[in-house]
Amino acid sequence: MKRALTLIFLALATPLAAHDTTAGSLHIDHPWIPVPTATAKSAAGYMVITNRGHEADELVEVHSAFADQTMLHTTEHADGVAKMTHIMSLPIAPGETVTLEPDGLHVMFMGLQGKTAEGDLIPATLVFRNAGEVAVEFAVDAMDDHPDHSGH
Ligand SMILES: [Cu+2]
Repeated sequence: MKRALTLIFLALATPLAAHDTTAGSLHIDHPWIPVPTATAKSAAGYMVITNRGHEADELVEVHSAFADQTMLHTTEHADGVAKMTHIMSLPIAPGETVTLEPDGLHVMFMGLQGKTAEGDLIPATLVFRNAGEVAVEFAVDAMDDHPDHSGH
């Protein structure tokens, strides 16, 4: 009996469990949010979206009780300054993989509600033009658990 309990504990203790969702021809891999600081009013969300189908789709909206408002942002660099630009939708061409990652494309959560901690799962709904509404969970991960691409 004690052995069984130990195994259950180990399963629950895996902090960076991969999680993914398939909706029609779209595959959404590991939505995540870096742990926000205690006073943060906004947070960025990341994931990898692959279109395995033959028709273009686009991410048009994200809903979550986690924030008052969400937007899709790109990050552009000019004169050494990172600037975030609001985009109305994020196209995903057939066969294409779009990566939302630190210093790049992201979902901006603005007006955070409540507290979050590492290991939390934040429910959200992604709205695609063709695939429709897709329920996902953003894992709250330590930034250190993810490879840093900012040097590229
Ligand atoms: Cu942003």
